[in-house]
Amino acid sequence: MRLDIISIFPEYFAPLDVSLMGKARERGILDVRVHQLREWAHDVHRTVDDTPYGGGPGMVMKPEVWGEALDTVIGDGSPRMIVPTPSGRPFTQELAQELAAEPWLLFACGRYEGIDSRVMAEYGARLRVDEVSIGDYVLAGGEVAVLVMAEAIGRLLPGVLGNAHSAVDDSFAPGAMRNLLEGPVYTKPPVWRGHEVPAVLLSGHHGKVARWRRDQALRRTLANRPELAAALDPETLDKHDRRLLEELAFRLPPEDMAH
Ligand code: 6GU
Repeated sequence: MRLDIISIFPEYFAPLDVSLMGKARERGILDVRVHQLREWAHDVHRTVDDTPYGGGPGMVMKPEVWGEALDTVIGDGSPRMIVPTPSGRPFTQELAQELAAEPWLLFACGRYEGIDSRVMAEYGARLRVDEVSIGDYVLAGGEVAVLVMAEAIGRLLPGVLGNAHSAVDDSFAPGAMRNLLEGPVYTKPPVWRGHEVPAVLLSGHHGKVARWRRDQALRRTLANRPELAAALDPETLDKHDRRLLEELAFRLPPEDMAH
């Protein structure tokens, strides 16, 4: 996968040289190219922003600079373009999977109040352009959001994770544990500062371990993400699940009358 990033702070992307993303680049799975937007500014101050039409606080990134930068980086190609912004569609595991299947992604990082909207209109007529938010909070710019998205996408690329199956039972991956958070994990020693590892995990009884893990996943989902619990499909719950949820006084949505 080729990944281009345009930003006025290319230094933000140093973490892409290390760990999992660094390995993916060494292995040739990922080709990351970071570009300084100011290279395409022509005035002595290399200005990239201006005051907003209609008034209001902050500054808006100028369309001409972005247009020249994007034309150069895109050339005759057609990357999928992502514009990080708190006003975008949510970045989810599903979107990460969709983007991991693309051969070429281009991230256009805005600072200040954002990029002049005509830039998205112009390139949206030629490329698939998505404005994307990583959550309901406001960052100072899109750079950190791009790091988040790049890592979520990068770990899904074939050959990036050591164990080929490491990504399959993630909390938000499709499958049996879909929409359940993962439960707690333990390693040696069996007692640490008086805290014991739950005995079932030492029992060697695979069926009991699986049941215990599922109970923990349900408890954690109810406690931390009640809206995910409310969206659980009753059809995916067995009688143990139902009994646990009842114990925890959790009201399941009514069964579909068609079944
Ligand atoms: Cl993608 N950008 C900024 N600036 N803030 C955000 C965000 C993105 N996602 C959540 N907050």
